[in-house]
Amino acid sequence: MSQNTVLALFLIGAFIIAAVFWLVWRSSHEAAPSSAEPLRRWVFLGLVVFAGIFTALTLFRMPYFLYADEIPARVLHVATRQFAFAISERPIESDADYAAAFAEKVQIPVGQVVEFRVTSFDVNHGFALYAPNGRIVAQVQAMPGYMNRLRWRFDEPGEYVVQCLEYCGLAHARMQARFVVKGS
Ligand SMILES: [Cu+2]
Repeated sequence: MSQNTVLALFLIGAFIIAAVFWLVWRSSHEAAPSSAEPLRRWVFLGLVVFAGIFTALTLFRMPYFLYADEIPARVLHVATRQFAFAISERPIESDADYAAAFAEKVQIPVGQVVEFRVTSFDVNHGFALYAPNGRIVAQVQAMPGYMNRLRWRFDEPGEYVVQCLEYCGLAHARMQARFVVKGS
């Protein structure tokens, strides 16, 4: 965010706060107790304007696709099916691919950008990556008929756990996979 944007945001925020203080001060100095309706309207309008400007300035900066300008060091294909993940270095397009991928143990290099290409063979699932310390580091949706890309750079070696984050049926909570991130 540029310095000018920050200044503009600050001035807008300061103006809204000053306006609210002034309205409160004015209403508290009125002789007869008046209804709070006009103040409420102003506060509401102020919030709408503030939220609108804030959304316009920040929405497009959300990290929907990280490392977009980098060429990933490795591409991993992910297919989900109730209630498991298959992860492979080769595309997973058929049941046979899925079965082969399911037995595969992928290794991911530490400190390099890798790309996951994630799809689902049945319903919507989540593909959430948990670091060895249990902290979630990245996630993307696994959707039937779509291939969603997730790029991530693993800075910490160790065993990562993949967990479904989208309720997908009775065994959803047990839907897990594991892979190892190794230093070179
Ligand atoms: Cu699930």
